[in-house]
Amino acid sequence: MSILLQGEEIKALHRMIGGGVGFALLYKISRDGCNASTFHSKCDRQGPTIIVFYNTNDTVYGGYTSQSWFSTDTENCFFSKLDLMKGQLNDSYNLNSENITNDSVDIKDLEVYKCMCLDALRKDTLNYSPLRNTGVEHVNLLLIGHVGAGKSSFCNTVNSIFKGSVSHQAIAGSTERSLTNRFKKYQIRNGRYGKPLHFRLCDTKGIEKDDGIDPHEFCFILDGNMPNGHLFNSSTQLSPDSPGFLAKPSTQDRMHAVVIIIDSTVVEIFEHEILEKIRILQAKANHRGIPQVVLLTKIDRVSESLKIDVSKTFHVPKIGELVDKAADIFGLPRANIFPIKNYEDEMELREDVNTLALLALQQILNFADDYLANFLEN
Ligand SMILES: Nc1nc2c(ncn2[C@@H]2O[C@H](COP(=O)(O)OP(=O)(O)OP(=O)(O)O)[C@@H](O)[C@H]2O)c(=O)[nH]1
Ligand SMILES: [Mg+2]
Repeated sequence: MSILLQGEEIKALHRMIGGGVGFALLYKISRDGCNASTFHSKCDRQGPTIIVFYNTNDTVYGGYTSQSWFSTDTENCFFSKLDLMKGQLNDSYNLNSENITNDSVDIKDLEVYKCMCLDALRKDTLNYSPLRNTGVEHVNLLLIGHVGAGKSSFCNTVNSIFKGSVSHQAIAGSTERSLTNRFKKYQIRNGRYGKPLHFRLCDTKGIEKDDGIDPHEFCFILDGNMPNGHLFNSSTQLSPDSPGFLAKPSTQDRMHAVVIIIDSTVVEIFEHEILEKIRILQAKANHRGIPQVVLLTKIDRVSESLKIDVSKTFHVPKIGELVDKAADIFGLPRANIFPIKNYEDEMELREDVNTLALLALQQILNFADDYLANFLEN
């Protein structure tokens, strides 16, 4: 069965949901198989989605949800209510209104699409505030990764989106050794003089075979001991005696999510020594229950079709392969891997670039809130 959302259908959905929306196919029974675990591995935490049913009377119908899917209760989740092996919808979902289903609840196929609406993503990010009663006013998102991965560029990309013009606040560029040599917390403002948003992007030095962030120093970052602006220096590492060392960090000072930034063009040939170093840092974050995501940058260099427009990212099979590979090597679910493109040499903002970056950022903020929720409980 062909993919539904083309031409007229897309226009119809735009009319219903609002303009500026892109759709990316996340899950399709006839392509991915019919089981709840596959459904959740592909659809959980993806933000707003559309679900589309095809019935045996050649009728197409569906629904929209602004909430993310979650698989906390597989027994009672929506998918398990669909007895799809027999092609029947469970009556409890009351979808058998003749008007909608054309008198058939027998399903031939089902598709789930991620909705990518720039205005809504921008608004949600502006309105974001961390979970209440945690004493945290803004969450700290720690960016780590190999040299030249695009850590500083991601800070610039997010800054650009909210500043309203391309920003180069963080120094980015291609060098053999890490260009960033300080720990720097970037505050993002709504407009040049607007209020700061409720998250900080914490840029770090690139990981190299013989240099980068030492695991001991990394723990100081995670626990909030490292002062903003600290100069990374392999010969004199941060210690409790160092100037500015925060001896009694609060929940506000800690890191609330770790973002591993990887150049997507090197995922398939990722250097073993660097991977091992990142895995050691991941173990430190795991130990503290800090969530991790991977941002795959430079997708514009992966596929010819993404060079000038990245809005079709989720339709490019190569990107799917790289997401699988990254999930495998960093031991994370697919839902934690986000392909993006940073601003590089552009002079103007682009909707496609902003949308991908904000989709990723939204989910990272969700993960940070999950961490805070666990922190509260413990
Ligand atoms: N084409 C393209 N280039 C990118 C992208 N992201 C980053 N770059 C370029 O890659 C180079 C390295 O980017 P940086 O942001 O400096 O990388 P980094 O991870 O901060 O590197 P270090 O600070 O040196 O560890 C720069 O020339 C960027 O312009 C992207 O998505 N697409
Ligand atoms: Mg940098």
